[in-house]
Amino acid sequence: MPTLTFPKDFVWGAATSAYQIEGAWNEDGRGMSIWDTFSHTPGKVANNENGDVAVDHYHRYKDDIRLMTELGLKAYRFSTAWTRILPDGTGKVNKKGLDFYDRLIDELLKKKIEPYVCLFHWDLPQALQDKGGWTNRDTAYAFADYARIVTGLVSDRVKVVFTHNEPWVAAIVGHFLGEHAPGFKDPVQGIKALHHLLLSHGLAYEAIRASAKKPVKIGITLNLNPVYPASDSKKDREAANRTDAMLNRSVLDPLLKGTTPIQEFAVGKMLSSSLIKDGDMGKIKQLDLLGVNYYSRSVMKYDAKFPLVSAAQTFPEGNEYSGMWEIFPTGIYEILMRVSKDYKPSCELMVTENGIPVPDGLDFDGRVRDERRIRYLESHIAQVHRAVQDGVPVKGYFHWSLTDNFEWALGYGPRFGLVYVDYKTLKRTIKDSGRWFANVIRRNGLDA
Ligand code: IFM
Repeated sequence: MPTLTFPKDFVWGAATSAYQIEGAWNEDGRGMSIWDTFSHTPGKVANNENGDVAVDHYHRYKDDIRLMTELGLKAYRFSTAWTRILPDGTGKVNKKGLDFYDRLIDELLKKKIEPYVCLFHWDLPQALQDKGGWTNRDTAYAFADYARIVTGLVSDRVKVVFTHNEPWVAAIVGHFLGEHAPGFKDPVQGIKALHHLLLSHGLAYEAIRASAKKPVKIGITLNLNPVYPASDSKKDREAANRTDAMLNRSVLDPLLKGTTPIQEFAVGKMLSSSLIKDGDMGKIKQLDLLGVNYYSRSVMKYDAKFPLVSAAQTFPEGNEYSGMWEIFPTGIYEILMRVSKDYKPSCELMVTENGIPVPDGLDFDGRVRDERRIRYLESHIAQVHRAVQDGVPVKGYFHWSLTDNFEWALGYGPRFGLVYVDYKTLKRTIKDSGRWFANVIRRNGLDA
C-alpha cells in the first residue's frame, strides 16, 4: 500500500489540445483558426514556429493511444478543433472532421480509456474572428450551436464534456496582453471577450443538456493561481487582492456564484451595463464539474504603471523555478481548499492540468531522465492528496501533457510531456516521469 493512497475510482489521466498536437492544419476540409493566422504571422511565435505539423497526432493517434495504454491512463482529455467540424465556425458541417473524433473516441474506448472532451482550447475559427470573435456576443451563440453538433456525435459514448479550457487565457492573454491569438492589446476587448466566453459556456451547457443522448457531466477548466502580496504593506496586500479579482474571481464568481467582480475595475464599471444582459449571469452559473489547472502562484507588488490591477509580479529569491514559473507545490493545495471553502461548490472538482516545462532530452542510451519533472509531480500530487484528506472532493488528476507539444507563443521550446517527441522524426519516447506516473496510477497513490 502506498503511504498516500487516493480514493477508489480516482481518475488518473493526461491532457492535450487540438492545435498543440494535431497538425494536419489544412487536411480533410479543416478551416483556418486564429492560431493558424497568428502563428503564420512573422514575429508572433518564438522562432516563427507553428502548429502546421505539431506532433502529427491527427495521423498518429493510434500510436499515441498505445502510449496511453503503456502509461496505464484511465482517462484522456483532448479538445476538438471547431474548424475541423465547422470550417467557417457556423453553417456546413465537415463530416471528415467529425469522423476523426469519432475514430479517436472509439479507439480510446477500445483500450478502456475514458475520453474527456473539451470543446474549445483557443483555436477560434478565423471566419468568426473576422466578425469580431469573442468580442462579438454572436460568437457565444455560434459556440452553443457547435456544442450541440459535437454532442450529437459524442454523447452516446462520452460521459464528460468540458466547454472551455482556461477562458481567462483566451480572453485576457489574447485580447489584452496580446501574447496569444488574436493578439489584441486592449483591456476593453479583454473584458468583453471574457464575458462572452463565459456566456457561451452557459449557452453551451443548455445546448448539451438538451441534446445529449445519455447523461453527461458538463464542466469547464480554469487556470487558477493563488495570489500573495510581495510584502505585508497595505498597498501590496491591496495589489494582491486586485490581482486575485482579475485572475481568479473573474472566472470563479460568475461560474460558482453568478456574480462578477469586473465592476471593481474602472474599465469593467464602464462596460458592465452594456455588456452583461439580463439573465446572463444565471446562464453562466451552470456547472457539473470544475476543472482546476494549476501551475504556479503570483506574488504581487503595488506598481501604478500596470493597467487594471496596478500590480507587478515579483519573483522571490531563493525559491525554485522552472522554464516558465516558480515551483510552488502548496499552491495547488491552497487553491483547491480556497475553491472548496469560499465557494462551497455543488459541482465536482478535478485537477485537469498540472505539469512543468523541463529542458529534457534523450540521454546516450535513448532514455529521458527527467528527474525534475518527477520531483515536481511527486510534490504536487502529494498536495492534492492532502486536499482530499482535508475534505475537498477532488475526483481526478490529469497531467499536462501527454506528449511534448506546441507551447503557443513559446513554440516548441518548453517541453511538458510525459512522452518525449523528437520534432525532426516525430519519434516518441516515454520519459522516466511517464514510467513514474504509470506506477502512481497502478498503485493509485505514492509514497510520501
Ligand atoms: O500548454 C498550456 C495549455 O494549453 C493550457 N494550460 C497551460 C499549458 C502550459 O502552459
